[in-house]
Amino acid sequence: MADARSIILHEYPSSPFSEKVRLALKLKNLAYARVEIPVIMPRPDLMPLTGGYRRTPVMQIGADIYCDTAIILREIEARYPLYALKLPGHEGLAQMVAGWADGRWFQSSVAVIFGHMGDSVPDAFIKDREQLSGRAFNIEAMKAIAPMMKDQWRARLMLIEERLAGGKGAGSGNYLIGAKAGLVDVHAYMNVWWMKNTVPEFADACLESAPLTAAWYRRLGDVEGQEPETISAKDALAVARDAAPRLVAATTRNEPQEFSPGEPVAVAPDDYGQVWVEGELVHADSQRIILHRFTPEAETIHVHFPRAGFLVRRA
Ligand SMILES: N[C@@H](CCC(=O)N[C@@H](CS)C(=O)NCC(=O)O)C(=O)O
Repeated sequence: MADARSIILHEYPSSPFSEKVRLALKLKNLAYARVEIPVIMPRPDLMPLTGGYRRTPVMQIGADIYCDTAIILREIEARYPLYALKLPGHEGLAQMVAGWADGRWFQSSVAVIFGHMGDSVPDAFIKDREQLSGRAFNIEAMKAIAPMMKDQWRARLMLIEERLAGGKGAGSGNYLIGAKAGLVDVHAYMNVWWMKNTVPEFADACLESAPLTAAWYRRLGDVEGQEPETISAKDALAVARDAAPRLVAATTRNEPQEFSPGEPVAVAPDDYGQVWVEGELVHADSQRIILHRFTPEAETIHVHFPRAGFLVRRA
């Protein structure tokens, strides 16, 4: 049974961003628990933990809540440095690659995948994603643009092929940087995994002319790791309620907006799902901000966000 030390991943199986974390946990062969959250809102037992942040996945360890894969992967690496994913050559670069994979490449996956699903996409899902993005989730437009987006998608995939074929040091070529899988691979894997699992005929047609990428994808897919234990959202909430957040130094340093510990602030993603999460600032540095929150359901918790891609304002 999961306890205050367990990694608890709030996710759903078809979520590509969750797959990044699942792959990282497998590579590290870490045990973890999972809560299967609904694909659409509401998520009543998760919101007391995140303070309203509504994107997937969310990681919980006791009363510490990690929103966004950037901070989730950073925390997993910090707590469990072996097997190392932040390998020489991956530092910094991994997040640059994430910007590429999560941005334009992800958007081309969305158009191809939902254009392919077409009329089978449920109305409730469309409504939910319209609320998430603040824009129309226009299946007809995606259907129309999907052929052109396939070109875009393949162009991006072929960059992986180019990397795998290029600049070889001793033992390299199996992974994007060198002979071991690391964070750069985890980020680059996501769109290939999503396409393979939704429009396999298109993914396979692309991979036919990308044999190194096909082998790289298989190698990562073959990593076994541990089967997670599934727990209920209520159990996860109880874990948070019964735990205390990890001790952290209440510090800020050289904050461009001159935030100080103890200030009430609000944090939101800068792209979509812009829900402002309010709390008292505990700690901030260039890559992480931690808010202290109290709710009756979860009691005292710390919510962690990355800085890049998240806006912070005084509340
Ligand atoms: N920058 C976020 C992006 C997460 C994201 O957009 N996830 C998708 C699912 S894979 C999402 O939140 N969809 C809406 C939802 O699940 O409510 C991260 O890296 O975690």
